[in-house]
Amino acid sequence: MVQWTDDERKAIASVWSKVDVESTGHQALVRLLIVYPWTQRYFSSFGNLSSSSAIMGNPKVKSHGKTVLTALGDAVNNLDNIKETYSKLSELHSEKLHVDPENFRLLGETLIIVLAGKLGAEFTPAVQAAWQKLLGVVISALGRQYH
Ligand code: HNI
Repeated sequence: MVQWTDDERKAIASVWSKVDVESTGHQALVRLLIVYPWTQRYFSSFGNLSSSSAIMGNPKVKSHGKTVLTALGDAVNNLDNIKETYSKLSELHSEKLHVDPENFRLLGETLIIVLAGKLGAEFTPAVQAAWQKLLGVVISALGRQYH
């Protein structure tokens, strides 16, 4: 099982208390879709994703970003139980959505960039390391039901 130091727990909680799930989720998902355009294939039901401005203005992208970040909050609030917390979501992404798990890593990267931009100097290397660790555990938990 993953062990968390008190400093890591504090770093994760303190960042999370400042995160606005709507705008952070939106920005991270927009970046994913623009920087890694092949990820758009999973969102064909979302309508117009044909340009950066279409992606930014797409209301489904906005609401889905919030959904994803809200689900990330379940990991933040269950640090000692992330695998079980995500077992249904992992099954969904694997068996129903057929999302290549490599994309979880890409979204983790865009999220770190968005957090760094929003928090500035508060996002110290130690805080960032705690978040990278959290996202690593999240990515592995979401990838667990793939076989
Ligand atoms: Ni993901 C649906 C959480 C990464 C593609 N995703 C969801 C839902 C949650 C969720 C919650 C809604 C489930 C439901 O309806 O019951 N997704 C997460 C989390 C991460 C993640 C926590 C990573 C941190 N998802 C990704 C990635 C992709 C992705 C990287 C593709 C590139 N997800 C989807 C798609 C859906 C989805 C597609 C269905 C969307 C819809 O509304 O049709």
